[in-house]
Order: sequence, then C-alpha cells, then structure tokens
Amino acid sequence: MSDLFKPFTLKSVTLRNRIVAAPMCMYSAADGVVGEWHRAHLAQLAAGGAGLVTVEMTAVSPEGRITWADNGLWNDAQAQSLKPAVDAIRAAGAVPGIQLGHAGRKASSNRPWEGDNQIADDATHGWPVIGPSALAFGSEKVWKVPSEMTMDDIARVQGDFVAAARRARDAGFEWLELHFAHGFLAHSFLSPYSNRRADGYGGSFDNRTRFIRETFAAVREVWPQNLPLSVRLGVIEYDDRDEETLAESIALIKLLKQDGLDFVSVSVGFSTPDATIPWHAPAFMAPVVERVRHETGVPTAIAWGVGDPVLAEHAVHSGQADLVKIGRALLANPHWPYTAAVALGVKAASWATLPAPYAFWLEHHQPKPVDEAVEA
Ligand code: 8CM
Repeated sequence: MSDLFKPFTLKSVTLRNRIVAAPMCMYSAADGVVGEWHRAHLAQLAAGGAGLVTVEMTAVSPEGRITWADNGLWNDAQAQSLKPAVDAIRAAGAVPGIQLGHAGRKASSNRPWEGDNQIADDATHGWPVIGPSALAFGSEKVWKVPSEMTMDDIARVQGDFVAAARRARDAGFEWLELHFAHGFLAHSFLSPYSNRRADGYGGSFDNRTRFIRETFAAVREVWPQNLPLSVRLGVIEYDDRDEETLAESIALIKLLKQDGLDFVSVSVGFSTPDATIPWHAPAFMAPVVERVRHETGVPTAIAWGVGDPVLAEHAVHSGQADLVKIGRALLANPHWPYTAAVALGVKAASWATLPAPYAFWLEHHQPKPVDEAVEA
C-alpha cells in the first residue's frame, strides 16, 4: 500500500493524494491577466493526477511582480481571467490552489529565458523596487537597491495581500498559500540579510516577524475558516547561521499556528547569493521538513529534489511530510502521478490516479504482449 496515494484532508478540503503540482512561474501573463496558456497548463497538471494544483506566485500589486509578465490579482479582470483555470482544475478532480506574493527587492526582473537580470527603473518593463531596508540582494552592480518602505507602504502592501486573498476566494480557489520565502518581500522582513530597520519592523525577532504575522492575521480574516491557509516559508539559508534561522522559523510557525495557520510549505530562504545550498543531494530538505513538522505540529510539504517516486513515497511514509511538491518532474511528464503509481506497484494505477476516460482505456484496452496475442 502506498502512502503517497492516500487522500489528505485539511479543514473541509480533501486531496485525492499527497501530490502537489508546485506553483511554477510561467511568466506568461499580460498586465497580470492570464489566458489560454495558463488554462491549458493547469488543466494538464490536474488531468495528470495531482491532488492539489497550485497556480504560480501571483502578485498582489504591480510593483510586487518578479517580472513584467507575472500573474496578478490586484484587479477584478485578473481574478476573472483565472476562473477558467479554476474550473479546469476542478473538472479534472484536483483542488485548485493559488500562491500570493510580493517580490520586494527581487522584483522588476527580466524573464529567466530573456536574461534573468533586474531591469533599470526607467527601461521598458522596469520599475523601482521596495524592501524593508535599502539593501540590494547581492552586488549593487547587478542587483537594485530597494527604497526603504514607509509605514504607509507597509500598510498598503498588507492591504494588497488582503484584497488579493478576497479575489482568490471569490474566483473559487480552495487553498491559499502566502509566499513568505525566497527572499521576496515578506521573507525579507524576517531575514537579517535584508532587514536592518530600527523601528518596530526590524531588529528583534518580534519586530522582524511583525510584517509576516500582521499580514497573515489580516488575510486569515478574509480567507474562509473552512479552507486551508498555508505559508511557504524560507526556514533555512544554508549559511553559517542555520541553527538560529531554523529555530526562529519554528518559533514563527508556532505563532502563526495560534493565528490560524493550517499548513507549511517548507523551503529555502534565498536571502543571500553566498549560501551553499546542497542541490546535488536528493530530497535535501527532508531532515529540515521533518523537524518543522514534529516541532510545530503543523502539517508540511516537502519540495526540491523529490521527483523520484521512491523518495516521494518515503517522505510521506516516514512522516517527514504530509504532501510532496513536484515541479520540474511534472513539466517533463504531467502524468507523473500515474507513472509514479506504476513504479510503486499501486494496484490499478491508472484508476488510482487518472480521470476515468484515461483510466478506462489504459486499464482495459492495452495492446496485449505478442505472445499472449498469438495464444488468444
Ligand atoms: C520563481 C518564482 C517564485 C519562486 C521561485 C522561482 C524560481 C525558483 C525558485 O522559487 O526557487 O518562489
């Protein structure tokens, strides 16, 4: 019996299995509005059998986009444009989720396949970036220096998160994830690499977590109590302060739990270009994810390097994680859940993973091997 293919219930939502189609940026929206590309892409991931299909990091405001072509949810036209994707995901038996974020000092970037560089404020597709402090991510020759956010900026962005969450709710999403990782805005308040403020939003643990705690609590007010609210949190940088960062992250998750946090998608900080991230090691975050799950009692997702079905199964079976986020392996093969089920020896793998019109043909009308065909 496979644990990867057991259903998972959180609040009033039940996923048919533990596989999450990770939010993967397509950088293919026009003024934040999505179209046929996204509908087809997300429908394909859902038809492939994932339990939860998450729309990529979607910006809560124009200046919060990573690139000029990011999805947005700062207006109603953008919300309307996501509805066909929501319907397509649900029609294929998956639960529609969405990730909301603000890229902070990492915004105003080029699309990765067009250079990945940050674009100058006055150039086409560029704009000024904001952050907790006027500190660039890396060398100022390459990375832009954000302007330090005022109290008004902070309140405005928090309001943007709330407004976007309302739109996500009204568009029919059933799982909301707030992007508090990867050195983007919320996470940059938490990390001493990016936050040197001397006011109530910087310095102590209480102050550096304030932006995240306030934003989370404000979103929880408008996101339905019966639906999961999750955060993607960068809990470790892979630098020389890992124990401290991890301990702070765990303390923060415990605080968020008191405010209604349902789930944590565990990730890396990406707050400094000088980190030594062990990319070569399969499922390298497993010990970290397991620790977060056990010390906080909050269900977790593991990501990064878990595209091997045996590793994915192990993560769930051994109690490291409740869900497994699959990214690139799903781009390579949207039917990864089906092929993983076959590889893990799941009985009637197609019925266990695919919509009936696919499962029927795969299970009952396979061409017979030549020997059998001759005998028959
Ligand atoms: C893109 C958008 C948002 C993210 C991302 C990326 C790309 C790589 C990554 O995270 O690790 O959180």
